[in-house]
Amino acid sequence: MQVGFLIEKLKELHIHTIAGVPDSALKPFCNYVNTHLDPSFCHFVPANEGAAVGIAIGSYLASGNPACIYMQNSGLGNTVNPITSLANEKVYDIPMLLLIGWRGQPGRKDEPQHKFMGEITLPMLDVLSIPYAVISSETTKEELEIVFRQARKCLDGNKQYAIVAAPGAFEEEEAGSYENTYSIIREDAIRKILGSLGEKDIVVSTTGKISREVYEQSNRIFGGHSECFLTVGGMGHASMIAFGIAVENPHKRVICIEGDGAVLMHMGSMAFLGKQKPKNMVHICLNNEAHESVGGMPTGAAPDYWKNAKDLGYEHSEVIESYHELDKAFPQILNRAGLSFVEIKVAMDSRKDLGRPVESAVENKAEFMKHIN
Ligand SMILES: Cc1ncc(C[n+]2csc(CCOP(=O)(O)OP(=O)(O)O)c2C)c(N)n1
Repeated sequence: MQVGFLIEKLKELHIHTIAGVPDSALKPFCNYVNTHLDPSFCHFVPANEGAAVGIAIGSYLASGNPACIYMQNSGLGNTVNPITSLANEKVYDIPMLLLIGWRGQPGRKDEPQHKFMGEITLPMLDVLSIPYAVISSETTKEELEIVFRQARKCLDGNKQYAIVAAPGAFEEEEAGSYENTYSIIREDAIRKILGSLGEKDIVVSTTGKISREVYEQSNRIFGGHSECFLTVGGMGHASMIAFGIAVENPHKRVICIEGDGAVLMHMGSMAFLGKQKPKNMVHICLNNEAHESVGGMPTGAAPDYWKNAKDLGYEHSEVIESYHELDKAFPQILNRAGLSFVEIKVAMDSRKDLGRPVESAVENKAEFMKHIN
């Protein structure tokens, strides 16, 4: 389907608010709404998919019109609470259109973190009482017309409706230019951090390309990656995983490496850490102001993460913007006591030939647990 066609259909459905978290299966849609969306629409990239449901509810309450929320199917998990406890017909009965990128579709090869969610995406919609249609590159225009007729019927009846898009369902759209003004390449920062690790140090890295870069750089530097836990799914939860490890291992240092999109997704964790003050934890945010791993859509907020960390109670906090500062700061940062936060401003860049873990997730878990124990 051409994204322009979908946008016309959204207008017919009286939708003028679009909110979501980007996904690689929805890349053409994300590129379109970010670069040439008709100004009659409002578009937001909130912190997480549950927040997008919040926007849809508020927008409907104020305008009487449904909103469209978009997400990767892993984000469906984040929407379950506001959908079940607010939007469902047994509560406020609020219509909205969900556009869901289907990773891990059965029969299609995908990464381990998408497998189970891929299998339960449609059953989950059934459980949520949300009617849906699956679209793919094979879906014809006539079939799409039927899909939007069904959508209209549901939305008019105050029901939610989901369009589940298999990768390739949308025709390619011009990517526009996703860039920022920062010079440090994210993978260089990761190389510097890993190169500064002590023997007993533990790394917990976030969802997306950061974990893939951590994996590759660790293999290059140490000939293995047993010190790293790759948070391949559960975006936004790496810092709490790191915290759980840090509490159990007070004599080891735990370095959590996240992207700004992941930090934002569950930013309350920073407030929690600021109060708990694990002495052996360093929290690093590689900030490119975007969701680079899934195409480059800018995040919907641009705080000074390092200043927030300070306000929230982290004992040390700083920002790094140049290679000179990066070289000066590491490995010293890793050698001080007390909860630290480091924001590193990074460019919108990654290698085209970046690999993925070759071992299974369970194998990597076993290696990691052997390393820390
Ligand atoms: C709950 C959830 N929503 C969306 C995704 C899709 N996703 C994977 S990586 C990523 C972007 C991560 O952005 P950021 O943390 O800023 O790191 P960057 O890729 O920019 O380095 C997104 C949105 C996901 N895996 N899980």
